[in-house]
Amino acid sequence: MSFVNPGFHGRRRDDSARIPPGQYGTDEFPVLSAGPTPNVRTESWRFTVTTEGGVVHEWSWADLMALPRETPTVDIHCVTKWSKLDTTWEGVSLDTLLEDVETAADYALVHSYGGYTTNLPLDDLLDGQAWITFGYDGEELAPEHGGPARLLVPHLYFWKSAKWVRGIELLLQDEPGFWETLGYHEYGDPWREQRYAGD
Ligand SMILES: Nc1nc2c(c(=O)[nH]1)N[C@H]1C(S)=C(S)[C@@H](COP(=O)(O)O)O[C@H]1N2
Ligand SMILES: [Mo]
Repeated sequence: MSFVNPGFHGRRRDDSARIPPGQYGTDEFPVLSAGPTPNVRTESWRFTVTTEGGVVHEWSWADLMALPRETPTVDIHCVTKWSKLDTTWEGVSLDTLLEDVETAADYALVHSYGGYTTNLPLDDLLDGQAWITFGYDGEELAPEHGGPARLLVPHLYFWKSAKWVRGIELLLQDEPGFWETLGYHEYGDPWREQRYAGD
């Protein structure tokens, strides 16, 4: 006779299988910013997508709020080795924002208020993989975590999830962002432990 609770053990096994190599799980939500938290007011907030041909698509905060929302629950992985499972967000899918954008670009350079940048292939922003988020854990996204709005790309290391997002530049050729210029991996897949250039 066994008193083992299969649900409990199944869940624990599951959780460790969800932590990528070299990472540890945490219930904390550390703040990692390369500079001070910019004061971004929703009244003046704009989000732009600029194509390789220089066409600018622009959304105000009201425009963003009028779009269909999603509430993804995802695991996030920081290159400083913490992973946080089942984080809950509210935001607008990049599929929605890029729907009417005509482009032949393969790359995206994401820009933030405050000057931070990060690059990734355009494909990694599509097909339900990325959101512009403004809610976290049922609340407004806090300024230190990127409020009023940040990019969320959970399948890549969390430095790709630009806080205080301001726009996306679509490019025919890849351009490194802030951390990528400083030696971090150009792609950053946590499951392949792509922390630094050459990994
Ligand atoms: N604008 C901006 N976005 C940023 C950063 C930053 O310094 N500035 N840091 C990145 C890094 S390295 C990580 S791990 C996450 C941290 O997000 P958090 O502070 O909400 O945990 O934001 C990423 N996005
Ligand atoms: Mo990070």
